[in-house]
Amino acid sequence: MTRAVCPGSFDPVTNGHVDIFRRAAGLFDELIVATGTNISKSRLFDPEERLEMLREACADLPNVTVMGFTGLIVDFCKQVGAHAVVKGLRGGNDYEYELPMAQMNAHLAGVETIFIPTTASLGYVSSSLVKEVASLGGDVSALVPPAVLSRLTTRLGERA
Ligand code: COD
Repeated sequence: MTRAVCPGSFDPVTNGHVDIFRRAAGLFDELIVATGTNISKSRLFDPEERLEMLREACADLPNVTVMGFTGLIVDFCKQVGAHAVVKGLRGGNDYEYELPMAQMNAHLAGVETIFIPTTASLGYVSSSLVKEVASLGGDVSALVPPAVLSRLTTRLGERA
């Protein structure tokens, strides 16, 4: 049984993330999508809301489980019996950001990181840009799962 963890803030999950989940799910017997907190980012949705959106977005992926985690990702991997972490790469900036984390996770616990290159048509999509565009009235319906679009509209309306 091969089991991997795909971690992220997913605030909110985008079609770019879901594309990575779908492709990673084809490489492992089981994929755990794990939402954690990036302490350097401010958040729009709380952990429970992010879990709900992820569960709806992954509903058609039978070997994908969605969980929350706190603390180190390597400790979570140990807890769930996963030996690999999967990350999506959009370009050089992602690589510069992800490489030291991959090396740290290998150093801390021997957890390997598998990088999956973004699908070209989704390479510009990020949670931050989606939030910015939506907050200024732009159409992000092609960039996020339906479960996210409705919550995004509601949340931004509450904050307006
Ligand atoms: N196409 C492909 N991949 C994408 C796209 C896209 N359009 N958009 C985003 N991605 C990838 C990102 O490159 C990233 O790999 C992943 O999706 C998640 O992205 P985000 O932005 O939701 O998540 P991050 O980067 O904020 O999440 C960071 C973590 C929470 C995973 C990280 O901070 C972490 O592991 N924290 C736990 C504490 C820990 O262990 N720290 C030490 C790490 S060495």
